[in-house]
Amino acid sequence: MPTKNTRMSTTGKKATKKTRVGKRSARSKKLSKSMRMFVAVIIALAALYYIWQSYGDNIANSADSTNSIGADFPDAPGKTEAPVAPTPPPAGSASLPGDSEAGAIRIYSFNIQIFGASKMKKPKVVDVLVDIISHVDVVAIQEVRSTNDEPVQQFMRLLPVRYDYVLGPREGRTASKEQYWVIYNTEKLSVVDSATYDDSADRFQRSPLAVYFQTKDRFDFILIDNHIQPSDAEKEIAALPEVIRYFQRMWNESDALVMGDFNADGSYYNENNLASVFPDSDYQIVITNEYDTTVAESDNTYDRFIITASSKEDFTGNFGVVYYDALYDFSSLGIEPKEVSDHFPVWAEFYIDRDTD
Ligand SMILES: [Ca+2]
Ligand SMILES: [Ca+2]
Ligand SMILES: [Ca+2]
Repeated sequence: MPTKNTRMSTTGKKATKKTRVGKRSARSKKLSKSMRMFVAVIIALAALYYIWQSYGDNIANSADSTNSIGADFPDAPGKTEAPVAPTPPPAGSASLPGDSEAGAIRIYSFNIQIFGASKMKKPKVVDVLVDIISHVDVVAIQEVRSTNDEPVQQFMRLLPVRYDYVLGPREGRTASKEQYWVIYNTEKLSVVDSATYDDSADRFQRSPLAVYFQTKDRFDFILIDNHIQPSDAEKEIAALPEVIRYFQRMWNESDALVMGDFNADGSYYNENNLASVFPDSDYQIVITNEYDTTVAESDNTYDRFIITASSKEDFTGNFGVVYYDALYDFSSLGIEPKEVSDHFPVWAEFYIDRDTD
């Protein structure tokens, strides 16, 4: 956290002033009276100017504070706990998780719940989303629901220019379609290729989207974004290892990071089965069963981040859940955390210089 203690202590000497006392003539008295009048007028003008200036500053400050809702992101490993206390929005930019470790990137997954024109019409919700995403190196988003790309393009225009994105096709068996949306920092990574899983057997409600990334250093990897259908979680999750192998073959790359809203908990899925689909010998489940990824009171690990064995050398061991309900002062924003989403983002961090495959 940036220290705000910029106030300097003023110690030391008081300037000593000596007044010369002497005789004054009538003329000099008269002069000094008009001098005093002149000084008084100057002081009054200066006071007026000062009041006017500080009024202007206040206006400017209040305008600033509505724009900068910058949360103080955790720059230490996130782990289970939310940051200790809700912090009031600082004036400048928050500490960037992506910059906390030199030579590393942080990758997030976020179900932003029905993203489209209606969400874009809630400016405070958009402010929070823009602030969260302005801190990431990569974010795999689920649940873009819009018949056109305008909300996505509108949102991208609000992000710093360093961000670009990959938007998947509209997926879904019914009229309700969803798109996967992967936003990334072009100063840290580039897209080699991207593709949707060829789901000719119709295993998935929304066929996973993969993006093959190259960082500025050695680390290259496949990101696989998915939103598992709750009612079909058992079957869809069981099919994910085949999806991983499909993309590994496609790009001859073994590092695969699989993330998204797996709906892998609660009434949809027995979370204890996940370890048999993704055994320790071949995978590491980064977001394990004890993490709560839902904004609601319920305690469920719907959102997951799983990596292949070859990516373990690249994983820094830092990961977490972004409990944004504690990062922003929602009452002063006049919105509720659940208006942002019903999910919290999950993330994991990777070295960019250790990759051997
Ligand atoms: Ca690699
Ligand atoms: Ca919860
Ligand atoms: Ca690797």
